[in-house]
Amino acid sequence: MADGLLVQTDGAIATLTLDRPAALNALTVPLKLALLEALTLIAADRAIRAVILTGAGRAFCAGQDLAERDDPATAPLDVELRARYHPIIRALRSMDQPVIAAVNGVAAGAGASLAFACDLRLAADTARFVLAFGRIGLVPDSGATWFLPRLVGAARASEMALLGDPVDAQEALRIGLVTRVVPGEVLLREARAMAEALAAAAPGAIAATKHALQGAWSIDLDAALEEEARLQGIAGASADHAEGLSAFREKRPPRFTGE
Ligand code: LHQ
Repeated sequence: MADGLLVQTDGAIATLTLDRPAALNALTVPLKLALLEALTLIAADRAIRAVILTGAGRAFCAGQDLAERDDPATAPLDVELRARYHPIIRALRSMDQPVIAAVNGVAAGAGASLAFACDLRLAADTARFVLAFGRIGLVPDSGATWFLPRLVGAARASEMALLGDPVDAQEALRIGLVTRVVPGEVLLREARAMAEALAAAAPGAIAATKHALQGAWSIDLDAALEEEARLQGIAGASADHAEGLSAFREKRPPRFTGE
């Protein structure tokens, strides 16, 4: 695709593939615009219940396309971040569907941030995460300073961000940055199986769970208990909850409709 994004929909699962393999799927303006548009369309599409984000070739994403920055007409970094990176990060977080990062290779700079913003991360055994910002005299961005301490704790986050040493797949698994590591050739199959499990669950409950997990970072226990009760009140009144109970009693798989 000219913009470097491949969008595939199969049943209730959308797969977004960053597709500029010769540049390790580095992010250009057209690719960022296409990614935001795809996420926005998916967010509004109730037929899509889970999303996979991955990269073509040997990389997940090498972050900002540095060749593009050579053009003196490009926007200053802060402007570029606010205009094109932040909307993507916010879209990943705010969409009701869970997003799985299938990290097939190196994830560097803002490419790592993209993976951090997803709800779940699976990695190929060849994957590695590089907080490459420091090497080019920049600071972590696109949410990296916010996501990383929450995912791996302050100490690991500081080491990754300050030293910039690559974290390989096994280390990423050990520190909780990814939840599964599989051989590269089965990564997409594994991601797809996870997406299918998510797509088979009650969409309203999945969306509420995604947002409750995110929201819990910034509220105290009493507020979290209250939010859970509020969400459970809504879920408990849903047709999908009734269907789940019927399916349990009848010993059959539930057929959730999102109602
Ligand atoms: C690339 C890139 C790339 C273009 C590899 N761009 N071509 C946000 C707001 C606005 C602006 C500023 O930044 C940000 C946030 C950021 O993302 S800053 C961080 C930007 N990313 C980086 O600094 C990573 C740069 N790349 C690397 O350090 C290495 O390429 C990694 C560690 C990712 C992979 O290393 P290798 O596996 O050894 O591959 P390679 O370096 O040989 O790269 C292969 C090709 O991909 C090569 O092109 P060539 O024509 O020589 O085959 C690279 O030039 C190209 N490439 N990253 N970001």
